[in-house]
Amino acid sequence: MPSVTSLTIAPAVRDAVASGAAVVALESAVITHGLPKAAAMDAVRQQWAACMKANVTPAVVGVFEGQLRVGLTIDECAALAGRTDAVKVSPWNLAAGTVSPGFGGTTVAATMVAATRAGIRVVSTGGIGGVHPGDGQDVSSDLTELGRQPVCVVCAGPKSTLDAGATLERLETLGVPVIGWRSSLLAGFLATSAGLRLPARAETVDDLASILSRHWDLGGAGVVVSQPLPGELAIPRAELAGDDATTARGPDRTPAELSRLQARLGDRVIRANVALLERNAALASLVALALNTRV
Ligand code: PSU
Ligand code: MN
Repeated sequence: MPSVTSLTIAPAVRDAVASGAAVVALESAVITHGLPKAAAMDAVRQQWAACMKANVTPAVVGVFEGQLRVGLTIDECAALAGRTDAVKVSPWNLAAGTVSPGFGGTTVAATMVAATRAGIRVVSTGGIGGVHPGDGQDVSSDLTELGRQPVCVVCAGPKSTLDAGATLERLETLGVPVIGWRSSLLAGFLATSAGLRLPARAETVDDLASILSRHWDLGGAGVVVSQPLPGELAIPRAELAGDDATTARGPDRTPAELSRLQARLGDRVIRANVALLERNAALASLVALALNTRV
């Protein structure tokens, strides 16, 4: 069991992994930088409940009291949500972020790094990072880590403010399978679809688990499972396509774009975002269970 001081695994998570029980890692940048505090905590509770309902151990990853932690409690998530000094932690500042300020929300990329070290194969999130529109130079490290960590990331596609086509191209370059959950089209985060055809789809979690096992058997790394938000919960793509351009750059850009979307389209954005987080945690739980029955 990894127990290096750079990573602290909660006993419940460590025991679950050691006994071969199913565990799903949840990211926390959405708590610190993606949603307003109340909505973030609704999202945490709903994702948590979705895992528990499936008999799966949720493992929220985050930087807390100077440690990279796998398995924060709900109260610790609330403390993180309340800290205005919490940093957005990606692989480039993961080591430094634990030193100062010692509190941070981990992006999908940093969550994948921690999951791999903790022996967890499934991560759940909302929308993954990707290629921002423009000169194509601002690319989320979520994509880099998908190319490196042998972890399945269940998401609702790339965030709607991104260049979905360029993001899919990059995933192809990196050799990252993108599997549509009961859909042939890439999910569009708050919208049902990003309008792009995927190389693979799966109808059952058993199908998903067998693709994952094969991919890892062949030496592959990350896999994206793309779950579309159903029409009744989604926001039409045309509405999302409004001008959410921001002058924020670097790590501030994604949080700024999300808050502009929330400001322009109101509570519907929050509701859709929380709903897709919950649905992704539920699907991720089924994937984790299905993976475990094959080993
Ligand atoms: N999806 C959401 N809200 C978020 C994010 C994703 O619904 O806040 C976060 C994730 O943590 C993702 C990060 O990893 O945004 C991507 O940021 P960047 O583009 O700077 O890599
Ligand atoms: Mn960036």
